[in-house]
Amino acid sequence: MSYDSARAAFAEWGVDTETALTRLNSIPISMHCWQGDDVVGFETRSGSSGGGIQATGNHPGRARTPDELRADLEFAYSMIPGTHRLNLHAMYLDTNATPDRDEIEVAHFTPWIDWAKDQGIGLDFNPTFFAHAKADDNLTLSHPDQGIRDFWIEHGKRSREIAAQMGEALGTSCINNIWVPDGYKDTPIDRMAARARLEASLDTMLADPHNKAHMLDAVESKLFGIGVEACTVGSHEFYMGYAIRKGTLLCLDMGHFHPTENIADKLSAVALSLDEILLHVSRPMRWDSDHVILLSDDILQMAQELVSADLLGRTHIGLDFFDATISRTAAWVIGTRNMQKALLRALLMPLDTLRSAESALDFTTRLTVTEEFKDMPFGAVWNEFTARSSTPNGQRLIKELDRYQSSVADRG
Ligand code: RNT
Ligand code: ZN
Repeated sequence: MSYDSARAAFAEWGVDTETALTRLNSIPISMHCWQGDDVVGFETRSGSSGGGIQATGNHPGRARTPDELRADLEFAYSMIPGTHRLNLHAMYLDTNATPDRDEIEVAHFTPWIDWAKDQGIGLDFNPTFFAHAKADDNLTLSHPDQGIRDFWIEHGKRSREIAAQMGEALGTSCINNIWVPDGYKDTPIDRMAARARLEASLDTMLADPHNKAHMLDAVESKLFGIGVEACTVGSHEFYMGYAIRKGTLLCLDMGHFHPTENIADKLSAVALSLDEILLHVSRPMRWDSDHVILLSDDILQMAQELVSADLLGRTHIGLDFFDATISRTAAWVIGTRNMQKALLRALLMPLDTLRSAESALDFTTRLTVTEEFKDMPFGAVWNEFTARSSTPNGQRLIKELDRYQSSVADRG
């Protein structure tokens, strides 16, 4: 179907496709650097993995250097309509120096900032509280040892400083998202003490005020991880309360709840108590498996909530998945485009019709409309969106993804 016919079909429902396309084009998605190299990073000294985060698979072409990662990112962005962001982790520093985590400075990230300026994209940041000898107990900010807590507090402070400088340099606030792996494999006897230590460490870490135009603090909860099955110190309730009391952003990762919980449902609930939200859009399969996101019901519902609850202005969309069994660049492209496709579908819903049906308790109409809408020509509007940004679709996209993957396959 042509775009003009699709436009007319949506107009019959009172939906303006041009408004939807303009809106969609203005929504940045923060693409996570760690899909490009299986969450390995570029440190030379720490070396240990852990924290329960592992990519599985051994597809050829993993980015081994910052230059390779940037080349892969540039290719991925060129396959995705719109202008997006890059979400960096502290372990992705680009320097000949070998600072430990409590020694990092913005100078270690200058090439990233220069590159982001060049690309016209914003940066987000994360302190890295895993893959380090001092995180081997799966305890960092809540460790009983004051020395270990202090080490990680210093890392967190420095990360905030780096993020603030990134935000200032790029003219767009950098979100500094805090996730710690802290927890216990087996049932702890003193959950309260662990949580009190985490809270105190966070308080110290976040004590220095920063300009919100440069840096925004976010905290990310989790249900469980490999090795911390019995208790996660930074649980949802812990961080929800913390974020509300301290005025930080709350990060909702779609893999960090019970598998049958509907994360989309949480947006309007937490938005009443919080100014801003950060999303880690992910696809848990049976557990927090971080599969590449599909155009699945979960993602569609998330996008629909963002639009219908009018939360796009205060929700930052970040992605969090990593799959090393397929082309890593294709994973970025497919996942990011799926997030955009979901947003487009949400922006094309006849929300006024649905709202009036719902407020009149006419649930029959609500159901009929949503189901009839599944046959609407969303694809034609998406094709128009990609055409306007000169990004390929269908077989051309597959060819481009293949071509790039072949060019990196011999990296070893
Ligand atoms: C871990 C969290 C966290 C990480 C990244 C790499 O379970 O989801 O967001 O995936 O920081
Ligand atoms: Zn996450």
